[in-house]
Amino acid sequence: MNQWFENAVVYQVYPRSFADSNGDGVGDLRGVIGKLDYLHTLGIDVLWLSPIYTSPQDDNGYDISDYRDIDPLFGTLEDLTELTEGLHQRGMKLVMDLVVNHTSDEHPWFVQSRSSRDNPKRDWYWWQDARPGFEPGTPGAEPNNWGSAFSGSAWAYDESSGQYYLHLFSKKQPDLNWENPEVRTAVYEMMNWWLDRGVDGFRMDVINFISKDPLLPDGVQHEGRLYGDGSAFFISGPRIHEFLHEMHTEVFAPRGDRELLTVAEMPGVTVDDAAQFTDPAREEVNMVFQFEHVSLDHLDGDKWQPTRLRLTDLKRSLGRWQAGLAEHGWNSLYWSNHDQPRAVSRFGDDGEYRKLSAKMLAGILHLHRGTPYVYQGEELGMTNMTFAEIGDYRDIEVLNHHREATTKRGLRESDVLASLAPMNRDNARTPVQWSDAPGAGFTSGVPWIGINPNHTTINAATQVDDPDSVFSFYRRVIELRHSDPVVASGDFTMLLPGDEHIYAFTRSTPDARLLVLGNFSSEPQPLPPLPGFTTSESDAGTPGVLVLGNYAEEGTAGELRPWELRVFRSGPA
Ligand code: TEU
Repeated sequence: MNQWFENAVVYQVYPRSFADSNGDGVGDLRGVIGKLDYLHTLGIDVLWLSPIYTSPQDDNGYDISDYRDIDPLFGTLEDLTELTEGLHQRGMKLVMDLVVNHTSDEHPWFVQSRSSRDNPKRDWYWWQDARPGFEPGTPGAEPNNWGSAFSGSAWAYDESSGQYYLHLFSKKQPDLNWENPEVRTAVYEMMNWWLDRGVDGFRMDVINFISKDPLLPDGVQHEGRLYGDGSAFFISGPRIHEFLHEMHTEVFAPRGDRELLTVAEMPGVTVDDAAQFTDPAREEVNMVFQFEHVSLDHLDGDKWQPTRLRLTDLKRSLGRWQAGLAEHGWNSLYWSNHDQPRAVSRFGDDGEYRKLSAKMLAGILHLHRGTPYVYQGEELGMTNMTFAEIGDYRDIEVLNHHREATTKRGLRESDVLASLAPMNRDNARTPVQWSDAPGAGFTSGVPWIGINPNHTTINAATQVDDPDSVFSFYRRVIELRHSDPVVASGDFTMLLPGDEHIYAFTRSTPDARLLVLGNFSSEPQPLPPLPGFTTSESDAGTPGVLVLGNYAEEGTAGELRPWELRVFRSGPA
């Protein structure tokens, strides 16, 4: 059975950095409304909007203090309605970010919860006594050894009640206790309220962290780390399938034929788990964001120890996910988002071959089996940013890590700064480059974070009408998914798994086949014989007609030029 999202393409807007309509330096909803025709021209089907709810902005909106209102920084509920309608009029859908593993510490639920030990909402969060034998609030007295994703312990001490609360992210993001049925009901009610207002689904933030081992045991203590790793006790925990199925029953099942989207962000999810989460028969979610391919260039799982990515590892990983979800389930496909470096800087070449490699990456990703995601600016080939000093960064993850590394760990400032550069999240959060104007067409004011100086050459204004631009290439790739059923539904077969430079695969249905070839290097690469194909055009095993490529001039048959993409098609059109 084909599901509607199989030939859809999703575009992620990180509103703070997308378009600023009122000159306060921060992007907003009216800014997004002003770009609807741009998104329509690109051809995307769904817009995923990162959080715009009321928030103290400790983690740029991933800390929500009111789930049913818009932060004045971004606009009003009326603006959101106008955005939803503008999308619907153009045949696009709106997917909201759902952040319910945690709230802000300023959410009324938490304010009540922390007010006293016997408050009815006390149990809505994870409150624990100090470790037995320790004086509450003293070093080592935390209930367990877990570290938070944003440095420091995952526990914060609340002096007035003498207990600790759990926060897997910042201190201002206390974790909700999903064991409590009242919490779950409150979340489902809120989700239903948004669906009633016309939104078309949710991207669910760290949703596989919501079921924790209620015993909260100490995690393994890896060498050289300040805190224990509790992930075994909260990643895809004991009740996660039950909770997601319950959510489906309470929120999505009653919506009948409405075409809604549920995408579950799941750090640490395994292929086998993902096949279960996304098996339509189990009624949990449509697809998951997995993290394996964006962790291969982290040494020992530490993003601050970046290491060279081997193409063979990337292919082995993505190939495993393609195979693992071939029978049951569905993949989401992404190179980048607001937490990851820019795709062309990480997987391609953001220097001499920026345009060619950005196009090649688009072709390779979008022609896998799954639903592709484009992160704002990726369609322009935007690159990582150079941040000269710590004061140029804005992300809480970077700032906390820097403080911990230079103080508690005593590392040298210059070493820490160098280690931040490749993987920091602010790389992806510099404003979208609309034009070569001083504010990059993003703002008329002072931007909340630096604008990449390369906006004078890399920007939408020069690309939208240029048939040779990265933008136009994304349009073509998106159009190919819409027009050719083999892209949405074909089987995936990886070729040349051991080749260090060439990414090669086929997609096939009973009557058509695509052959996709990409050179992941700045050198020409001879094309080894492909099983099942001959290179001579007159033979029966011919690759077929070239339907997509990133070079204007024809190349030679047995070789791929630097960062070249070639896509051949055989079978009836
Ligand atoms: O991210 C969850 C997550 O695990 C990462 O991608 C996170 O950025 C990483 O641990 C940092 O190294 C989601 C959101 O996408 C992210 O922006 C939020 O900060 C986070 O949850 C907390 O809500």
